[in-house]
Amino acid sequence: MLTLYSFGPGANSMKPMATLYEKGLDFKIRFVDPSKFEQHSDWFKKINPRGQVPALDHDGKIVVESTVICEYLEDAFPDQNPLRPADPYMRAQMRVWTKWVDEYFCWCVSTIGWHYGIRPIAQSMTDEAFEEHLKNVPIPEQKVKWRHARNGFPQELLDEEFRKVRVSAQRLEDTLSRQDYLLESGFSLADICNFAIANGLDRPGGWFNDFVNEKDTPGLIAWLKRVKERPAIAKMFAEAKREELLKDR
Ligand SMILES: N[C@@H](CCC(=O)N[C@@H](CS)C(=O)NCC(=O)O)C(=O)O
Repeated sequence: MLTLYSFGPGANSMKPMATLYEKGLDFKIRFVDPSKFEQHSDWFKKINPRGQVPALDHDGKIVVESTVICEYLEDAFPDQNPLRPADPYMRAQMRVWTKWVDEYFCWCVSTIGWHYGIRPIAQSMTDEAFEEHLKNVPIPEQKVKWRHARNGFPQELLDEEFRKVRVSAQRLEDTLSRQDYLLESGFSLADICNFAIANGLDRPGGWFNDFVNEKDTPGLIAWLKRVKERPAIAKMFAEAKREELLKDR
């Protein structure tokens, strides 16, 4: 039995969800409601003491860390639509991409998301409620992020993070202007893990339109569309809607 604890098909939560859909595995999604800070609740911290999604429960064994979960699913179900190339050299290239997302790309996009998306939530609380809430956040760096979201991220930091997203978009474009997927061998976890973070960078009128657009990054834009149109990914977006996930609880 596989249960995925998740915020839904976005960012790190999307990586294992897309992997489960692409592999065609039978699984359940347990929606963790960020609007209620369920990721910091005692029941969820028993599953992941770091108070973050995603987390996978496989027959009572808990696996955390989005990319690790994807690799775990490959190891546990190797014959079901493999998403890692068989060739060791190609597989190493795949891991260069997934490591880069986790160490670089994910962080700069996340800061901008917190600045625009979490700020209104952090600012809507009274001082007391905010301090009370922070006591439940287990990761020290996340507490700092919450304080930044409430008080405003320093402009220098935002400028630097925008610069890094621009570098990231260009890095993706360099490869995707030449080939359909990040590895020459075809679709893999490299695409899933990068797509989870890159999806939405091209949103019209969005934060990144200055440098993610048809003129500057046509390969990246075509790849986002190509991945979204894959049957398994289209099915994920159609099924894993917040309202539906809430109904299932
Ligand atoms: N390194 C972790 C990061 C997980 C992570 O950042 N999760 C976010 C959602 S994308 C989260 O739970 N944020 C809520 C919080 O930290 O309070 C992974 O890849 O799984």
